[in-house]
Amino acid sequence: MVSSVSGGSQPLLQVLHGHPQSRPPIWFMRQAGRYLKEYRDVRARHPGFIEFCLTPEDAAEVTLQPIRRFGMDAAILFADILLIPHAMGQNVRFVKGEGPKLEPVVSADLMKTLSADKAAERLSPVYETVRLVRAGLDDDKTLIGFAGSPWTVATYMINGQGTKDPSAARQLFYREPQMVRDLMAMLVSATADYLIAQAEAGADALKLFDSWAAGLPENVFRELCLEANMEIARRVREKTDVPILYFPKGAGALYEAVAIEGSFEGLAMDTQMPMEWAKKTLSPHVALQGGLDPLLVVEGGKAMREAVEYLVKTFDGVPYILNLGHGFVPETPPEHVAEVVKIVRGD
Ligand code: 1CP
Repeated sequence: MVSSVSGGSQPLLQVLHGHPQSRPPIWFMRQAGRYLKEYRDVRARHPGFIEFCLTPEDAAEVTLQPIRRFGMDAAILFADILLIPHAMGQNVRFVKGEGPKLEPVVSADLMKTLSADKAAERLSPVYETVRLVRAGLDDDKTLIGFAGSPWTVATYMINGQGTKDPSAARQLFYREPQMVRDLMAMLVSATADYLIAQAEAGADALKLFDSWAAGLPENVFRELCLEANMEIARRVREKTDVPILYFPKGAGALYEAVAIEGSFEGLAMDTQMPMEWAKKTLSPHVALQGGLDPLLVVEGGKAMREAVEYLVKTFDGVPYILNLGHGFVPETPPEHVAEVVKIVRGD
C-alpha cells in the first residue's frame, strides 16, 4: 500500500484531506506549456510530442520549470491524456497547429486491434519521469499524477481528433452501446493500472480529467462519467491511499451528484461554476479546486485581481485549492501568472 502520510507538510494534501489552509494552495492547469520560453526551448528538441512525453529527463525538466519560476504548491506531471490510446495500440500523432490526430475507432474490428493489458507497462518512461520530478521537488510541494477519464479519452479515440464537437462519440454510444461499453471497460482497466503505477513511483495525488463531460443526459453522465471514474478510484484505492481529484468539466448541476456520491477527495470546478452555490452545496462533501477563467490571466489587470480575490474570500475557511477552470492558453503572459501567485499568497 502506497501511503500519502495524511498530508504531512504539503498544504495541497492537507486540503485534500479536508483541512482548510489560511491561504489556499495554488497550481494551474497547463502550467507547463507554450506560454513559457523555457518550455518552448525544450519542446524544440523533439520532433514528436509523444516522444517528448516519453523522454523522462525532458518531461521532468518541463514539469519542474513552472515551480522554479513561480513557486506553486504543486507540480503536475508532464504527459498527455492521449498516451493511453497510444499505449493501447492506436495510431496517435500531434500535428503542429492542428492538435491530435488519431485513427478513429469506429468498428468492432478496429477495437480488436487495441489492448488494455500491456498499456500501463508500455508507459514505463512516465513512471521514471515521476521519480525524477519527486526527487527534484521540495518536501512541501505536491506532485500530481494524472490520466484522462475514460469517456473523454474515448471521445478522442472515436472522433479521431481534437474537436469542439464530441457528437460522433455520443452518437456511437446510442447506435452501438455495447461497443462503446467494451471500449470504456478497456480504458477503465488501463487507466487504473497507469494511475497505480504513477502512485507507486511517487505521485502524491492523482487527477482524472473529464474534459468532455458536458452535454450528456443525466443517465449517460452517471454511467460513462461518474461510475467509470468511481470504478477507477476503487481500483486505485485497493493499492494506494493517494487522494484523487476529479474534473467533470461542464457537468453543471450534476456536480452535486459527483460531490455527494463520488467518493473523490477533490472536485475541480470549471469556469461556469456558481461559487457561492459550490461553497454551500459541494464543499461539505469534498475539497474544491479551481474555477478561475484562464482568459482573465491572459488579460490581467483589475478584472483578474478581483476574480482571484473573490475566490480566496469565497472559499475562506473551507478546503480549497486555487486553480483555473481550464488550462492556460499559449498567449498567457508569465508576469500575470506571477501576480496571481502573489495575490493568493497575500504578499
Ligand atoms: O507542445 C505543446 O505545447 C502541445 C500542447 C500540449 C501540452 C502542453 C498538449 C497537446 N498536451 C500538453 C500537456 C498536458 N496535457 C498536461 C501536462 C502539463 C500541464 O498541465 O502543465 C496535461 C495535464 C494535459 C491534459 C490534457 N491533454 C487534457 C485534459 C485537460 C484539458 O485541457 O481539458 C486534454 C483534453 C488533452 C488533449 C490535448 N493534448 C494537447 C492538446 C492541444 C489537446 C487538446 C486537443 C483538443 O481537444 O483540441
